[in-house]
Amino acid sequence: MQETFPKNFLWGGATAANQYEGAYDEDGKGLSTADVMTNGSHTQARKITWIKPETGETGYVELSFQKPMNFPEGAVPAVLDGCYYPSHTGTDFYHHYEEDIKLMGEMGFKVFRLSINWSRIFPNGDDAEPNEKGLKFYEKVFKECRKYGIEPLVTLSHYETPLNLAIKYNGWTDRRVIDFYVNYAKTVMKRYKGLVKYYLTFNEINCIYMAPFLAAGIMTDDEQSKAQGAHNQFLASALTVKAAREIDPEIKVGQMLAYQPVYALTADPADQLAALKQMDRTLFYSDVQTGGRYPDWIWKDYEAKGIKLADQAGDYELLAKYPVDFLSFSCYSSSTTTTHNDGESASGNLLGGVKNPYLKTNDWGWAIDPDVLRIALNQLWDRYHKPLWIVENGIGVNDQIAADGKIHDKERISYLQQNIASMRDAVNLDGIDLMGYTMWGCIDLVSAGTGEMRKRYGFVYVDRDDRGQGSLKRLPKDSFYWYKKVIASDGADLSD
Ligand code: BGP
Repeated sequence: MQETFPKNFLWGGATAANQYEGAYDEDGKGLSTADVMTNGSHTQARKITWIKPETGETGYVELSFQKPMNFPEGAVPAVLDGCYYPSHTGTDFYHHYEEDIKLMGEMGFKVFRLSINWSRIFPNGDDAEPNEKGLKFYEKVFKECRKYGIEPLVTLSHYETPLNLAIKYNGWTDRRVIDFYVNYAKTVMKRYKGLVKYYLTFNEINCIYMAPFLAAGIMTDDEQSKAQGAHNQFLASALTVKAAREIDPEIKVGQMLAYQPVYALTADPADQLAALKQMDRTLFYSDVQTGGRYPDWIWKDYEAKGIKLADQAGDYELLAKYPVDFLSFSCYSSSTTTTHNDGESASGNLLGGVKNPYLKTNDWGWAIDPDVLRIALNQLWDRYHKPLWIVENGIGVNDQIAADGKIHDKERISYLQQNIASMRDAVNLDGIDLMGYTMWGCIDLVSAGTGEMRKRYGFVYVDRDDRGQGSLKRLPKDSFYWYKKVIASDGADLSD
């Protein structure tokens, strides 16, 4: 058996505008929800700053994936003097895109995942006309990709909603936001016809449940708002699939799910059930967006919580008629759960859980699981039988420049060796239809969870620190040359 990947396998890297692009107020861009988030650290939460326009009082709420985040009465998220907001500069892709895409070309990328910043195209989200300068920027980027034979994979909404939509409409809780989004999606798909073939509608759509402001510009963190916000995003996704078919049948639209397989800590059936129910909570979002229907358990859950969806005639038919073409997901790690009180708690991407005694962690507490991709791919394939795409995987490391002026990122290479071998087995031994792999943060960028620069993922180092200092100069790490070899051998050669 040939142990490599199919010839058309899409190798590449992934980024997001709010973490990478910078130029937050250039060329007509409006503010997004990401632009009012300060930096934090592994132990200190990021802050979303606000002002009360009536009194001038200022303050903040802490970004949290575990506890509800609510803004005080009359508070409006805002940029405040004296605060540092990492999205404002990111790692300045806006002014380095030619250099960065050239580096991607050198590594042999077949695909580059990036997001379009909605507020660069529609600065307030509800504008009548798009911002031409914003449209032009991405056109230049996509043409640059094509120069190197790189296929763009575009996320339409990656953790940034135009701030005006959050303030005026309470984000995705309002059905009118569906029309604004679909208008934005149509504008983009028409403009980039022939340049962009792959779109993702919402980054990590299930994150709306853990962090509704981050994922959906929702300022009221309660069960009703989150359920309604998700329903509206599902409808927007279905309408985007419908529009894509009309605009260009070549376009493929995918879902993007944050996926972390959940393991039970013990063989106690109660632990097994807890793991199953936790997975159901995540898979609810793909049951609807990929599978086309609400699962039965969610109606019981909504009833028990007193949630009433403001649904309309035809909603469920639309969801059934226009599911996505493929299911993409992020997967960094697994998590572990137990009903017993003796598990040591763990930190992680979105789900905390307890520490898995079999696995080591990185400096931010994320478990390093050599089998996670094969397990995730099998679970998702068995449930949906739709093409899959790993659009985020990687490891955050505080890389240092060595005495020889280079970056010897052994830890990253070793993590990727295990993970790529694991997905290779899923393709070769389990027969899973996997479209591609885009390593997260291929050029160093700001961390979404902590807002730090020191939590680096890239094959290319960017000179910038947590206080916003640095030349922004690019420097390929050892993993840059390693990944180039992996791509050239179609995943057959993973050696150092
Ligand atoms: C995912 C997000 C990304 C990215 C990644 C790594 O949840 O889609 O935007 O940042 O996680 O997380 P972090 O940056 O917190 O290390």
